[in-house]
Amino acid sequence: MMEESIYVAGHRGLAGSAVLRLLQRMGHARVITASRQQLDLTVQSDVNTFFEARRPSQVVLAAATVGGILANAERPADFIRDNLAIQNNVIDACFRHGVRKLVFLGSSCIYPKFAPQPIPESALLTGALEPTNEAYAIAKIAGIKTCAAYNRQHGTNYLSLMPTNLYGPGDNYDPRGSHVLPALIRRAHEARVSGQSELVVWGSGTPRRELMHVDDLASACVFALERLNASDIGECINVGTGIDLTICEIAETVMQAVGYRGRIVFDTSKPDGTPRKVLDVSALRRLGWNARIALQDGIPSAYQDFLARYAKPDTTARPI
Ligand code: GFB
Repeated sequence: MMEESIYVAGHRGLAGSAVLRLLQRMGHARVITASRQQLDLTVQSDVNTFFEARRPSQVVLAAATVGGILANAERPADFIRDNLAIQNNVIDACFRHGVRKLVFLGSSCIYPKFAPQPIPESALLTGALEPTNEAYAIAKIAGIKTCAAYNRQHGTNYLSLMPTNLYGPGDNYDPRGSHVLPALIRRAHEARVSGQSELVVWGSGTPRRELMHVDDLASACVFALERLNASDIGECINVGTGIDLTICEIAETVMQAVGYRGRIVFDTSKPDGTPRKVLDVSALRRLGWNARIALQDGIPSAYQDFLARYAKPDTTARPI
């Protein structure tokens, strides 16, 4: 890669930390980061001052307020306010300060609840959204449209990547706020070490989810920085594995990785969310990128991350 200065916004989150790890592994010497204490991305003047001082030539916008189905359902105002503010400020700062390429990260929940499966990029704005994450999805759709509008009006090179559900090192294991995979890893681990006979799984277990290791997303981001231009893609491009499983099957895979042999019980007071959202990943494949990390390999390594960060061997996980 040409030695660009790359600002990774959100480098402490799941996606941003994976991008940072990969750039560091590649020996990239000019990576720019700023902690939340150093830079509040919701404050426009601070974002402009930062860009003026650091002058990145490329930006990966991985900073966002994110969470699982319950966090989205309970805090829609936080999700729409924070994400609109962060992306507006960063995208406009990219334009004002001459950033050559921006990679904006969205989410597969931007597509209609009952989109055709696998979901092609053309399904955007063709139907009503899933209510549990509508606020977050509206913000991300606004981000796609903002990038597209700057490209159209100003000839910029801003790319919107839409990753499927992510997991991996640096995930959030908070029982109420997290996504399904880290939640089940933690709960299965705690059930095993405390000898519980049942594992609680939210909802009916029938929704299907496509899970991608975050190191694959990082590789797609670097691929986009190095090889893609906005003119190669439409307004957004899907990043996923193209493979999904039921929540029940995901729970069984987690139980196997954790070595827990109890019985699954379903808590149907919790929402199911979208029945299915597997991405059509053919467009990015045609451009030369593929996901590589199989779930059977990724889940055990995610469990090792959980153990290293939150649990002493053979004791219950510490409160997070
Ligand atoms: O991963 P998750 O929270 O988010 O939930 P979404 C996926 C499915 O797993 C739902 C079930 O059907 C949940 O009911 N599930 C089972 C659980 N047990 C659990 C558990 O213990 N915790 C959680 N969290 N789920 C999010 C969106 O949707 O996906 C965001 O809310 C974002 O906006 C993100 O797009 C990628 O896949 O339903």
